[in-house]
Amino acid sequence: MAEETIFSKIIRREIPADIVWQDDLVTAFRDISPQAPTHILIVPNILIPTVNDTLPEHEQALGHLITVAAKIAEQEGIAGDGFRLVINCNRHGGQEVYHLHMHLLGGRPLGPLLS
Ligand code: IU
Repeated sequence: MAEETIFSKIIRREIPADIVWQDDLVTAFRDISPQAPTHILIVPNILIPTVNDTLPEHEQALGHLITVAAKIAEQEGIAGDGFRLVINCNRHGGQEVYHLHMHLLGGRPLGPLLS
């Protein structure tokens, strides 16, 4: 059994976060250290530590991350200019919180992807 992170507490609303979307499958909240004018994390409600731990039974929730990202981008007014979706995996991917999450970044030109 994977160890819970702070994201499970945010999902259960046990600690405060600026939640912009929540449904049966996913929760989205503003990143506490935003790297762009819009920086939102979209997370599956169930704990999947990394992309390496994904299973066929997670596909509904994982696909939903993208459709919810599109709805939030529209809601935030950044859909037309565009945005970036990022999922980091493990150390080389720069993952810090081991509860799979998708970053939605936008509101400014983001420049080259890699650094
Ligand atoms: P990463 O993909 O695991 O590197 O991203 C983790 C993100 O979670 C990072 O951008 C943090 O600023 C963000 N975050 C947060 O929004 N709220 C928290 O309580 C914690 C991290 I801990």
